[in-house]
Amino acid sequence: MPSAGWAKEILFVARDLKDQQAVWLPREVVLQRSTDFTEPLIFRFDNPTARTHVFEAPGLLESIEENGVHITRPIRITIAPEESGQILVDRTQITTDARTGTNEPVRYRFYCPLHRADDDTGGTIIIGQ
Ligand SMILES: [Cu+2]
Repeated sequence: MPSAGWAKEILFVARDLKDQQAVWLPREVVLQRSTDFTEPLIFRFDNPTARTHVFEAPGLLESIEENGVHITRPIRITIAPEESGQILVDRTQITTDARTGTNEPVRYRFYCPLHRADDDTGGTIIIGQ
């Protein structure tokens, strides 16, 4: 996996809330394609809680290599208690999403599907030009 120093890294940390709910912090991440996409984009995850959490971000893809072949798949990563993880985000998908719109920033939701409140809209990743 890529290491720090030549990538744009965003760290998400799991946090337990009352009523068995949980969120990923920060709740909002803002990126600019012109400055933050010059290097590979890495999402890192820390789970300091006692429960397993899942980071899901519909519409976003992770980029992986499987048997020497480059593929993408939806971002849905499980992080066990006191474990961490990281993924390489597929920026091509984001660029495509941005092109189909106007000059509006592109937005993606993220949340833990295991501990999401019914009225929780999740966190937001906002990607500007
Ligand atoms: Cu969870």
